[in-house]
Amino acid sequence: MLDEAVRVDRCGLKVEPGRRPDERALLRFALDAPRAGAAGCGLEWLGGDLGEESWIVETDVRSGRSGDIDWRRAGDLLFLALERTDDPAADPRQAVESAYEHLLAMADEAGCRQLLRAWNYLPAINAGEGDGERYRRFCLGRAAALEQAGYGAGELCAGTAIGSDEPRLRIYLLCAPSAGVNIENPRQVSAYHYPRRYGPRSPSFARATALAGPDGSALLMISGTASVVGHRTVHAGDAAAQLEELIRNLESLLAESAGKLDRPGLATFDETSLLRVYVRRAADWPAVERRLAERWPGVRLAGLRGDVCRSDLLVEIEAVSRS
Ligand code: 3EB
Repeated sequence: MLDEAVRVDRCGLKVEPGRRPDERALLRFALDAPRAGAAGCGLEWLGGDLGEESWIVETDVRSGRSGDIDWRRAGDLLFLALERTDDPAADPRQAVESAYEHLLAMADEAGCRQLLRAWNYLPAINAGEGDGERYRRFCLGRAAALEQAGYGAGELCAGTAIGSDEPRLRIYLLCAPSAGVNIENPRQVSAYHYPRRYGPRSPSFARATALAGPDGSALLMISGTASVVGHRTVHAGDAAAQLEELIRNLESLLAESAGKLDRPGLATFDETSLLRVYVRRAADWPAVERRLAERWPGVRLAGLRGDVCRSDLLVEIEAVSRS
């Protein structure tokens, strides 16, 4: 199945903890503190052993800036980073639609129309009532831009959307000329098929996207995953119970990925796995960290305080793993 996916093996894409030199890194995330030249989430660092993350390649990396979008290119891979001020009291729909319009146009011009991974950070994500909630308005703007650019449900990718406390919109996109392999979670309704009650436009992301890595390996990029079963939030108000449900969701997605990609090694996280953990309440972090270290010894963890995009969700985890 991965044979049809974009072949990044020529680039040798790997995701590793720590900082790598600029010329080797297609992208770096600084998680424990803001750092020049690295992408950031704009979220408070709570702890863990994954302060920085480097997406490294074996080919040359070129970089530049077009308008207010930073780009980095390695072989077939293109990374785009956009950061704009964003008023937490305003409706974000138009700003998000226009940001995505620019990003998608740039990807298209670079010959990299297929989306592989998306990260979205914006302030006050749960502010506003009902369909006026900023996350739902964000989803409208994103969906409108994708539709306008001709993207269908099969062309989405793994994603993250988290609320920050800084008045900035940050969107990061990884793209390429051909697509990765998307994987959905058997325990969850696909987000792009969520029913109307969660907002006028369903969220535009796949549960996971896999790429063909070096030496026949697979690189699995897992979306922000929360305590959602079917389409419903379960265990509202109970962080410990949400974490257990989330672990079951990740186990299910890993098993599905291992099967679909024929990579048995993907069925569990190991020391090659990097997990970014978002908790709504900082006080929940120590117990979450202990439980994850017990369930998956050796994984690298980054704990961040962020608002999950449904107000009743207390914890969300995204991950990168390979086998
Ligand atoms: C969920 O399962 C949790 O809108 O891009 C997770 C990952 C979530 C990405 C997005 C939303 C997004 O629905 C929310």
